Amino acid sequence: MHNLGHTRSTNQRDHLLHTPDTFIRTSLPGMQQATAVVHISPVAGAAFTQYTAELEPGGTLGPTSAQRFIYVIEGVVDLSTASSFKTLNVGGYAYLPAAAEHTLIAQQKTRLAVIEKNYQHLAGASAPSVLIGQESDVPAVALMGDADLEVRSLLPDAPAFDFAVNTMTYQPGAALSMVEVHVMEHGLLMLEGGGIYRLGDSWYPIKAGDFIWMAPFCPQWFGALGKVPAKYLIYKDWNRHPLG
Ligand code: UGY
Ligand code: MN
Repeated sequence: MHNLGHTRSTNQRDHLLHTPDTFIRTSLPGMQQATAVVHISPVAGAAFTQYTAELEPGGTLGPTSAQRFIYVIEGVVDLSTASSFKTLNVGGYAYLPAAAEHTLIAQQKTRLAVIEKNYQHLAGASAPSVLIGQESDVPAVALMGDADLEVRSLLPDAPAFDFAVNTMTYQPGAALSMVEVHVMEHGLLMLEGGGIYRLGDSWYPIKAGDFIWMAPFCPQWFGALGKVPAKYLIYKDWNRHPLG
């Protein structure tokens, strides 16, 4: 359905909204029985890459020399690293440091959120090692004391990590208490529910399946609407000086 050329997707200088009707599937080097929807990458101005990998049973990702973070949106995947073998279900996630040998094999049709970023060393801190977790094991923290807005930090807030990935869950009607303007950039995947996102000088209706990139200093605000909680997975660069 061509919808007469209409879409909610938009690409602005300081933000991008990528909605499923505009997704183009592509194969990245080394992928087998899998495709990628690349949502954002350095060619569009970001310092990281984020894609959704759609794997058939037996499907796998190719290698990367960057750090890789994966979060299971749907399905089941087996992750083998040099020192571990783990099966990850929905809400399972893994941090794989730069150049860490690993294989990921889908047991069934699986969708993964994948974030890749070149590691920025910090003097005095040794690079992080492999970390595997499950979102439901991560304690929820009320953002600025608002019990209707829960944040789960999937990675430790340790100086060795140069990025953070959190989930944020808003009860219907909950909203960020302020318009944020900050040096960090964001990659955001809407997992459940929806609402209104302010990005720059525009307000957008947003729902599950959408992706948003926010450039550094992009004014941002979200309010959840509807009868079910709104939940998103959000990346930000973290723990590094703006001068690099
Ligand atoms: O962590 C954050 O900056 C987060 N509160 N931003 C956002 O939800 N747009
Ligand atoms: Mn923010």
